[in-house]
Amino acid sequence: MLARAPRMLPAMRRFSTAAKYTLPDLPYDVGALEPAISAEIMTIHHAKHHNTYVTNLNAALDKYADAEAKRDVAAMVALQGAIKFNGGGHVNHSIFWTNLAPTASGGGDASHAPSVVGMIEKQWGSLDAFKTSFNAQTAAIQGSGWGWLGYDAASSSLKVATCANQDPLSMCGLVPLLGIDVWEHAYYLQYKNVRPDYLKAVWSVVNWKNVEERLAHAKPK
Ligand code: MN3
Repeated sequence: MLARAPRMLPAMRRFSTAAKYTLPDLPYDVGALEPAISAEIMTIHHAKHHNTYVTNLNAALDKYADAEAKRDVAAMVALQGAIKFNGGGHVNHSIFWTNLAPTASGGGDASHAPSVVGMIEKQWGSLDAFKTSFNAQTAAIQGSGWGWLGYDAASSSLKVATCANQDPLSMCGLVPLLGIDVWEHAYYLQYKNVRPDYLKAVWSVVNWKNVEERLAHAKPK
């Protein structure tokens, strides 16, 4: 016979008592990615858009905790869309900010990612061929979404993937190494409708050191 689990106070079962998700600071000044990404875009993108995902994620998790405490599965299921959208938004943007770095701090310099570039050259032939392929697939996303370079543990290889809306790359079974946000809020104030120009420019501020670190963590030890 199984021992009965100690009865927990209702408050202890609530997610709402867990630490709230918070907006991470940008690891550089809002203007530091210019001219690739303007200070105005970075300010609004971080302080407004990302912050809203965090606020709405916490609100959805509070409601989920209430529904769970009431054992209201229908309400729990109904909240999953909000958790997916806002949770994905928080996850994706938290990665995105660290995937970028000012040129003066090594942004755009792929020599900081020897393992990643080695795999890219093996799979795509060259870094330029990879960028061309990544940009073509990411530019073609219909509506809002993200382009990703991910690590596929099953095949020990890299994959380019695109995700709609704020779906996190974990939904594709890949570990995110580099994500590029192609929601219009990420580029429209500067690049208007020309998404391909934004995608060309963004490589000048890619933080390859961060991409390399993510690959090191993703690979089996
Ligand atoms: Mn965004």
